Amino acid sequence: MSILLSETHGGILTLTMNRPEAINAFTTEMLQALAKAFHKEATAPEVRVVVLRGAGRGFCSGQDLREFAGQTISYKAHLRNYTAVVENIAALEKPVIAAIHGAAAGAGMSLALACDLRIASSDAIFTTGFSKIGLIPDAGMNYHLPRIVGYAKAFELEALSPRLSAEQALALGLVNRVVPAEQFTEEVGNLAAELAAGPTKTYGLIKRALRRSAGATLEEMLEYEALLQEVASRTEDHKEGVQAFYEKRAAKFGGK
Ligand code: T3D
Repeated sequence: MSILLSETHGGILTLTMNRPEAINAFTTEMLQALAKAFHKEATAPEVRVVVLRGAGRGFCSGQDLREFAGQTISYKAHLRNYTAVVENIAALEKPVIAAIHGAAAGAGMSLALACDLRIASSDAIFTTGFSKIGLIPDAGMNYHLPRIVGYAKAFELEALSPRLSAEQALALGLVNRVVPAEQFTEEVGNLAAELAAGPTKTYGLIKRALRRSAGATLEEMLEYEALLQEVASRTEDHKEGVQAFYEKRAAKFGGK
């Protein structure tokens, strides 16, 4: 059985991390498969949204703590495997949804934070985990977490590593929505379908703008927005959106 399952249906690419016996802990093989999937499969024109989920009882427990047991490894070299996944998600001009049930721990939580949207099952738990084993958070957590919760909360979550429930994660803005466990699959499908029927190129441009804003001044952003709006204004979806408005009907976006 493959370590990463992938399936495309109705414009939705679902990537399922598949090591349920270790709550989908990352091995080098899985990280490389993820980086490739976000670079190749996800960029196919028929894909309009990506859902990242875990098989079995959780989302992902972070780095497999058994992979390098007893070995001295170069963390700098190994972390390039994480960097590739995080960079490929950021560069993908389509929405990526992390669908989280059960545990999202360590770099599993980092990866969830690297996605554009997070939908959590009511049974989800979040823990940064790294400090419990004497490591600092990686895989982009130090970039994404303070931007979501602010420095003081990020420090608390990273240093003390509490286990947060789905509701606590929602209150902190770590997840976009929490749905009852029994409706989780259906609600993930609904959200993915809504995005898959949307103006895909616009979503990609929104993603570019928001990512750029993290390190830009207001003046730079105003200029960048104007540049991106030129691109958005030339899409078929913009024409269709305006036409639908005139005709008082729902727009039918083709993602072009
Ligand atoms: O090292 C580097 O390359 C640098 C990069 C580091 C990135 C990181 O992600 S560091 C952080 C690594 N992750 C952790 O420290 C989390 C460890 N796991 C846990 O804290 C807990 O397992 C969970 C909170 C995720 C879930 O708790 P619970 O009680 O629901 O499950 P469990 O019973 O602890 O785990 C179930 C099984 O999964 C168990 O296996 P067993 O005993 O049934 O054979 C457990 O050993 C295994 N498992 C869980 N996490 C990992 C793991 N196996 C390998 N690696 C794991 N990270």
